[in-house]
Amino acid sequence: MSSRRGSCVGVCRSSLAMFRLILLALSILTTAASSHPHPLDPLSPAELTAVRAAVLASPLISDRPLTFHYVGLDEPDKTDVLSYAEARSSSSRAALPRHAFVITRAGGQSHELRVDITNATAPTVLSHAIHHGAGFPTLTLDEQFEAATLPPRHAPFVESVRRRGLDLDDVLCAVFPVGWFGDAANTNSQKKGQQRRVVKVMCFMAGETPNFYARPIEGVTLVVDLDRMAIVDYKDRVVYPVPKAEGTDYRAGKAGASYTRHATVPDVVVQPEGNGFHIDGHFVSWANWEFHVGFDMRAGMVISLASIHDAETGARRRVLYRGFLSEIFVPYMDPTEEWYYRTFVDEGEYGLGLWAFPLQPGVDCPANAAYLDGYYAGQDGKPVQNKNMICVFERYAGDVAWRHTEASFPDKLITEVRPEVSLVARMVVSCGNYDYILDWEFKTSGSIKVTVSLTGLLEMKGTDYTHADQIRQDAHGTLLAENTLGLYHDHYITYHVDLDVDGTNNSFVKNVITTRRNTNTPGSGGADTPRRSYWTVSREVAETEADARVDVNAVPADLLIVNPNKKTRMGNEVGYRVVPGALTAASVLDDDDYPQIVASYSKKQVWVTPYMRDEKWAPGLYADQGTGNDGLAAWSGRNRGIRNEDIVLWYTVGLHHIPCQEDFPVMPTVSGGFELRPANFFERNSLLKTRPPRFGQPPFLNCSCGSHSG
Ligand SMILES: *[C@@H]1O[C@H](CO)[C@@H](O)[C@H](O)[C@H]1NC(C)=O
Ligand SMILES: *[C@@H]1O[C@H](CO)[C@@H](O)[C@H](O)[C@H]1NC(C)=O
Ligand SMILES: *[C@@H]1O[C@H](CO)[C@@H](O)[C@H](O)[C@H]1NC(C)=O
Ligand SMILES: [Cu+2]
Repeated sequence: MSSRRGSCVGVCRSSLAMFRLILLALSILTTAASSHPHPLDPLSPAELTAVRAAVLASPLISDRPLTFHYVGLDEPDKTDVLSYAEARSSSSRAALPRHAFVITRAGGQSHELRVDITNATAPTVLSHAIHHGAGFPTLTLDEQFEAATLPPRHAPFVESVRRRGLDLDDVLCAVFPVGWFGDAANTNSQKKGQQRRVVKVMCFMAGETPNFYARPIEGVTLVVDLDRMAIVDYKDRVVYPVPKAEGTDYRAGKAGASYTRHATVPDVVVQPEGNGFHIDGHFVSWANWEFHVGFDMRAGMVISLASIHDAETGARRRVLYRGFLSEIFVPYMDPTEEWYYRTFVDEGEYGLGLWAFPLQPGVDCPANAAYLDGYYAGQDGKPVQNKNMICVFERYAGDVAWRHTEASFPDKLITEVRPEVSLVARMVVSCGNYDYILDWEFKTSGSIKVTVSLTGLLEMKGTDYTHADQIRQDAHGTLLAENTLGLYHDHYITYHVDLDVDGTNNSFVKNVITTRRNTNTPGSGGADTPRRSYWTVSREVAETEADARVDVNAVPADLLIVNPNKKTRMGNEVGYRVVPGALTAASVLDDDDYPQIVASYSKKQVWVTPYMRDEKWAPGLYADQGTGNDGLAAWSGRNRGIRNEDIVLWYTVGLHHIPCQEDFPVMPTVSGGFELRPANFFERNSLLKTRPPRFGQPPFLNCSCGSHSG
């Protein structure tokens, strides 16, 4: 194997990494490690333990068992966090109180608690309330695994398996939230209008394949009451053949003998001066950026306090207060009994942090990545470690940040090129069958690019069909293999982006592209020329939330978050542009369809709301069987003022997924996202202030680049 440092015997790409550091300005060192946590640091294992002790000792909840469904940082007020952040020397930084927000289940009720853990050896419960509204908190991992073990011990299920000639030992079951279909539709309710915390359990055949999702025992549905941990309903409605295991395995060496030529992956990244970034606790500094990487058991990775150093003025300028993934809504498009309810709000139901598994060094993240661990509360409240949950790495992928060749001078050619190097913070969620790779990428240009890549396994439906020609009526999907349908569905990935562009008060501006007729009348903006039309910009500043619900596919417009109180020397308002990337689908379901009511925000990609501490989760705090009545669309419905206020941008990445055979047995990544680009934020291209690599010397002269030497 090649050595880790010095010589470059990997592929060319790895040798290119060598000059990464050289081109980057030296990292701005953060203040010395402080003894107290940063106010936005996620709860530490000691703090989680303290929360648990306080909740279990509290006389406010006497019912047992008591299960923990959410424990997270109840962050201090924004003004306090900002004052803390602005006090740049550790001596003037007084620790802020540490509070946790907790949701537990006990006695058939959801309890909300706030716990003071400032002194972790003497935690105190500050408040307690019982949630009486619709919906339930995130499912714990333990209860899902427990519910999944019930079917093989249920006599009618054993009979269904036997009748299909299947081997009970190969059965594997998984839990599916039931969604919300109106209060009357909850046939399991004891009293009308009262929801029961139930899930559906579907079973599959694993056997010789780990891809059990490809082998459903279609037609069999069990309903489990989670509070009683008992099967309360059972249906065996239709029988379809279980698809065969052959061809479903995605593991290396299991896909048959022949391979195409492989692409090489650098297993060595040479950075003679070390990483270009610096991590102090949860604070990352790199090139001109500085930000905090946190973690939440529901949202997963949380980026806070991102600020950029302006080389022109020497000032550090605020860009993003907080950014995180708020919800992933995945409705399936088959209205039949076994599928109609599959209208996942993955994040609220499953918790992204709970389903983030250790990243594979060198593959999930490149060889030069650093890793952060996460901790969450298990069902019993005890801290659980999520090792290598987030990675941070510098990315150089051979792209150009800017360039120009000037060929107009008679005897010289001027060429200036700068490589595009960026810093990525990444987390991967494997939410049951699907995997989401979630990136926040910071560029020296001042841009922040948010990318979600979808991969993993489809949810598949068993069918009689073995050839597409047999399909006579709507199959609600694509035939992927014999007896296997990949069903139509959507993915709506909604981000909460609290931009604070150069300050807290911002406005949302739509620069709408409008076509004008050239009237040939001087003074009207026209001119006496043969030109008949042109476009110009109508600037609309959103006054209220209603003005800020945007379908990005409907109107050609530049969307901006500006600071109306700050102007460039040229007199333009400083701002950031919201640039939609790939995957801009919006929901086409009817407005009165239940999943659409829950996630009604999915009809527009862009919403802007005034900042409110508790407005975090797009479908509402209680997403399992939630009605959406305390979610993004409901908040926006108040139509509050958003001009020159502290505002939050909500951006939804959307995909109508029509499965194709290449998505089987495992799906190649599909990526989408959006970019936040400075727009009149800097006085000019800030990349001119990025030091060029070795002042013109080719940076990779010392490499012996073999194409297949790894
Ligand atoms: C934390 O609480 C313990 C137990 O009550 C007490 O002994 C200790 O002095 C407290 N620490 C601080 C810093 O207040
Ligand atoms: C920011 O908004 C708040 C709330 O509307 C207002 O009180 C304050 O004056 C604004 N600040 C600036 C600088 O406009
Ligand atoms: C690269 O090679 C040149 C010429 O052989 C040598 O002078 C230089 O020291 C080398 N640089 C490094 C970093 O090894
Ligand atoms: Cu999909």
